[in-house]
Amino acid sequence: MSFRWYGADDPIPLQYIRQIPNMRSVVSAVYDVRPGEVWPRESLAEIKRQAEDNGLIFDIVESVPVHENIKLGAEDAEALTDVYCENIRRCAEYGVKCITYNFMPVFDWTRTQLDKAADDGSTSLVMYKEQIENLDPLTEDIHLPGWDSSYTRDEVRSLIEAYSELGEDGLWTNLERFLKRIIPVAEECGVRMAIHPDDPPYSIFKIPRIITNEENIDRLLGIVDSPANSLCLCTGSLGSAAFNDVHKLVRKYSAMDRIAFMHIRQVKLLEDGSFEERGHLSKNGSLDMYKIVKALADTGFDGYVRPDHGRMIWGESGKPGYGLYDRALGAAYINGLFEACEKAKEE
Ligand code: DNO
Repeated sequence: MSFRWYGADDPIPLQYIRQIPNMRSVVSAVYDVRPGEVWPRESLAEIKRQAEDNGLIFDIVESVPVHENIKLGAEDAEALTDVYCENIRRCAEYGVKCITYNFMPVFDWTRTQLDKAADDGSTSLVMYKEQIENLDPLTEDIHLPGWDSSYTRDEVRSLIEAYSELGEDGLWTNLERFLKRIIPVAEECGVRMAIHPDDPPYSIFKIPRIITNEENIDRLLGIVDSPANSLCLCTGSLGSAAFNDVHKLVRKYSAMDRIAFMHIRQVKLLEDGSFEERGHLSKNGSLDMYKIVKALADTGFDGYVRPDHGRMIWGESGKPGYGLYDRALGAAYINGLFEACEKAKEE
């Protein structure tokens, strides 16, 4: 069980995280270095020290961002991939066993509203179709935690154009080239690379997205057939499209030992394809959490798990999706499901 922590800027102290039942690992990253640059060893050492001072282990990184020029296959893609490999080696030096990343062009996870109020007064993130159709990423500030916010508006404009030209086929070619370089390095240093699915799992702003469904995930895992080339299976991301049957995907890829990291969260799919993030409980959304955890338990999953996005409850304010209280409730619920599923196996 693990918990995402944004380092010194995170209003949630590690001491509180430690108090969540069954908490083991800190999920963090070096946030003050731009993509494409080498992470200073001192920064990694500092995260490790702080985690250990609080009785936790720093063995999961989320994320080492992939520079846009790698995804675009630009002239310096090879040199940037060398830097990426060096970052994998450095993380491993400090005890990291799992590195999360994504291959989403320009925008990471995307929502149209960050504080939609529910009847009980809690708020959560939502993605409403009619809003995204009218959303212009060049004029509105839609920045979310974990995003690279260093691009200027002009850069975003030309990136969008470049990706529209590249298309899905071009993006696959560049992902393939990248994986063939990084996976042998990860294997050598005992790290599992965990690619995060695209969130939502379809094209937005006319930019291609490819880590979206079973067929594409099969293709991705086939590029390098190694446990080092694995998934960060995010239930909420894959679950925000009706074509993904999430608990079946969990069962399949866990049985293949190709899930390094589970992001567990709930979404409620609406009829027009919009979705709302909800509390973790099965009955609150479209995903059956019991079936998801049972699929993991049945297949002997021993990778990492974290409660993903929570609602804002109990007057908390903070990074959208990343407050303490509801994620802690999520962890407690997931712990309960695991205990029940594991014990049922023994009976
Ligand atoms: C959102 C997160 C993502 C994730 C990256 C992984 O809440 O799940 O930002 O960290 O896509 O690279």
